[in-house]
Amino acid sequence: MRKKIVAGNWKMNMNLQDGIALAKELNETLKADKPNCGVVICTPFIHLASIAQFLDQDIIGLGAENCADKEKGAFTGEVSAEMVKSTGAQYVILGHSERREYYKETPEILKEKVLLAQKNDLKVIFCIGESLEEREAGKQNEVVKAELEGSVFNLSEEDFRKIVIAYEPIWAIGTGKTATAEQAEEIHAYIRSIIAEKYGQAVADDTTILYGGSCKASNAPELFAKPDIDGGLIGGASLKAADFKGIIDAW
Ligand code: 3PY
Repeated sequence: MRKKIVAGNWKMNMNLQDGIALAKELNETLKADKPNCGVVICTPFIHLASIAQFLDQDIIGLGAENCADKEKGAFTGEVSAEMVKSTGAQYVILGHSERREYYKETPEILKEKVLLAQKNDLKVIFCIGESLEEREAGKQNEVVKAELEGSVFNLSEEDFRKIVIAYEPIWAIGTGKTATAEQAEEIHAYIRSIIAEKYGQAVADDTTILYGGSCKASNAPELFAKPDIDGGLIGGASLKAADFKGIIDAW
């Protein structure tokens, strides 16, 4: 049975003190009331080492939101996969549409990042999703297929099995618009079918596919009730413990 996961993506929010306070609150809350799913928080780099000191990672996994596409060296301002791993983090988000759009991360760059993350034993949450224009042109399937083919379908079956996919329609990110549960299910089922074509049905059945894009406690139950939606990658609603817990409780 594939893993159900609710993962938070804090993005560029929370100074160090506020981030530590939020992680502590979540840690205490989920230790007292154990979740029915995997929970992960992905934070800015600066929080990782401090949070790793106290987070009960049997209950809450810790991850970064990005890592470099180079191993080490003269790349001012970059943080390598090895550095992320050395903080005690276990996960990394790669391919978020904000990184693709604002920082021009191409499929080739992302392919390198995935390889380096896996080389350093980080579990990759790999984001894919179409823009509003692409959806309106009916190209969403083509787009997500190309994103998978460009960066992760080169992996061996063993390595692909370690990847968590997050489908995030760009038009639903930070806009308050959510794909309907039916729209989300339709494309999740499609994603699973192309994974099955590439790696076989057993791998597809075991792959966790998260939905992201304005997912909150009010719409999570309907989304998570769909057979091919295995949880969420949560933006704004992961910044308050009560809101995040509301989504976790949807499982
Ligand atoms: C959102 O929910 O807005 C996200 O982008 C999650 O990654």
